[in-house]
Amino acid sequence: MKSNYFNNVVNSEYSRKNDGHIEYGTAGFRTKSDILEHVLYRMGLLAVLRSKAKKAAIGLMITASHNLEPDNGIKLIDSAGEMLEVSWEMIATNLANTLDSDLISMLVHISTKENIDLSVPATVIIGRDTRKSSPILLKAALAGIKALNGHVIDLGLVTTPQLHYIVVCTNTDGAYGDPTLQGYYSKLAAVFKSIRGTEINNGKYISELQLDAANGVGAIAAREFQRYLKDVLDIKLFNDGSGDLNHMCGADYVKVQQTLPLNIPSEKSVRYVSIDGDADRVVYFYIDGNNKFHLLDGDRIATLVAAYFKELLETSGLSLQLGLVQTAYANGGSTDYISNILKVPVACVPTGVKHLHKKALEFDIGVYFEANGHGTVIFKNTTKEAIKNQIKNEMLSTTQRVASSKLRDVIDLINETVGDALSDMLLVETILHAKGWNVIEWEKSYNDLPNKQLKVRVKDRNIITTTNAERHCLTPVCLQEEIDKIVLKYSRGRAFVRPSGTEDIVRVYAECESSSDVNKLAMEVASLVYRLADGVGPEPSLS
Ligand code: G16
Repeated sequence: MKSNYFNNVVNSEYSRKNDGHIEYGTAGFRTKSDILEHVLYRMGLLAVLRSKAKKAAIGLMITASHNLEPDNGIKLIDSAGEMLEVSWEMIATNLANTLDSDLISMLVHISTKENIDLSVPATVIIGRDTRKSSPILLKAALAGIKALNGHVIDLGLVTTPQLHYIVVCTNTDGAYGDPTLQGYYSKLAAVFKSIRGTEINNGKYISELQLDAANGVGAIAAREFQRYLKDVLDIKLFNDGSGDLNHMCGADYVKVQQTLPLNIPSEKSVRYVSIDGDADRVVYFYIDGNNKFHLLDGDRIATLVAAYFKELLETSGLSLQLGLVQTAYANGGSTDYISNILKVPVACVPTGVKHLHKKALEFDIGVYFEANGHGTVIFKNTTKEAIKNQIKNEMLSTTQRVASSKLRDVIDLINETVGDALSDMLLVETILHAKGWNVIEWEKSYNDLPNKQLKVRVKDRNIITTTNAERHCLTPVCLQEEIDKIVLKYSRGRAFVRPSGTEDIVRVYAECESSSDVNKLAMEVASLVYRLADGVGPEPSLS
C-alpha cells in the first residue's frame, strides 16, 4: 500500500497556515518568508519523490535571489543540474496548495502518476542564502526530507549556481568536477589562471575590478575567489554582507535603476561589477569622465561572449553551429548587432532561464543571457568531442591548434548548469584580457537604445496574459491595441508588459531612439496598465 509509505508525513508544526494560493513562478516559489514554512516542508517531501523518480540527487535552494530581505523562496534543481522540469512545476504548485487533510492522498497520487519506485534511495542536496529567515525554512525542508527518509547533504551557505554545480558533479560521479565547494573554486580558479598566463594585464585591460556583492551570499564566494586569484585578479569587494540584502545594490537594482549602487566609491572608468542576492546574475558598469553612468548588462555580456566564440570557431577551422538566445527584454540595439554584424542566429523566448536553457540546447554552442545578467553558455557533448578531436588533428596549423585549445580550456571556466554570476564574471574578464580591452572598448561594439523598466501594482497580476515570447498582450482586451497606439508615436519605439513571476507586480519595458522620450513612453504604458488592469496603491512613477 503506497499510503502506508506516507504515514509519517502529517506534521502539525508544518500545517498550512494560510489559505492564499502560491505558485511555482519564474524560478520557484517566492513570497513573504513568514508564510513559507509549510511550502518548504512539502518541497522537502517533493524533492525526495523527484530524487526517487530520477534515481539521482536533487538540489533544493532556499533563496529569494534579487528580492528584498522580507521575502524568501525555494528553487528546486533537477538531476542534470538544470532547473526543475516544467511539468513538475504544476505538481509542486498542487502539492504546495493542497489541504493538510489531502496531503497523503496527493503524495500517493504523485507517486502513482509518475510511476515512482518508492524503494529507490533518495538524496537531496540543500543550500541556502544569507537571509535571516533561511535557517527556519531550512529546518522545515529538512523535516520534509526526513519524513520520507531521504538522505540529506546540507551545504550550508552557498550561491545558487554552486548548488547547481554540486548537483551535476554528484550525479556524474565527479566527471564534471569534484562535488565540493573547494572543487568548484579550484576548478574555476585553475582554468582562469592557466588561460591568463603570466601577463596579467594586456593592452588596455587592467586586472582589477570593484565588485558589488548585493550584501548576499555571493560575498562569501567572492572572498574565496579573492583568495584563490590573489596573484592574477584584484577583486575589491563592496556590499560584502554588512548592509541590507539587495537594498539599493546588486545586479537587479543597478540594471533597473541604471545607477551606481550604494557604498561604491565613484571612480572614473573603473570596471564595476554587480551580482544579485544569490549570485546567479551579473552586470558591469562604469562612470565616464563626464560622470555619466554606463551599463554593460546581460545583452553586452552575451554579445561579447558570442563574438569571442565566433572568432575562435573561425580561427580553429571547426564547423559548429553557434546560436544566441534572448528574451523580449533584450535591447533592440543588441539584437540588430547580433543579427546584422555578428551574423549569429538569435532566438527569443519567454522570461526565465529555464526557457533560455532549453532553446540553447538546440545549438552546438548555445549562448543565452537575459538582459538582467542571468545566463551562461552550453555545449553539446558532440561539440566537446569535436573540439578534442580537432586538437589531435595533425594537419592543423599552429593558429588553428591554439584556437582549438582555447575553446577546450574556456569551456571549463563556464558553469554550464545555470547562469553563474562569478563564473560569468571570470569569463568576461578572460575575454577582455584576451582582447586587451577596457570597458570603454567593450562598449564600442554597438549602441543600446535608451530603455526604461517600471513596476505597476495591480489587484491581480495574472489578468495580464501574453503570447509571442511575451511581446504581445492577450488580456485584458484592448491593452495591446492601446500599447501599439502609444508606441507608434516614438521613433524605434517598442514596449511590452508582463506579470512578474517573482514579485507581485506587472513589469513594463519600453525603449525608443530618444533618451529624452523613453521615460515618457514607459510612463504612458505604465499608466495604461494601471488603468486597464485594476491598479492598486500609488499610481506608477519614475522612481
Ligand atoms: C529569476 C529567473 C530569471 C528571471 C528573473 C525575473 O531570477 O531565474 O530568469 O529573469 O527571475 O523574473 P520575473 O520578471 O518573472 O520576476 P532571480 O535571479 O530572481 O532568481
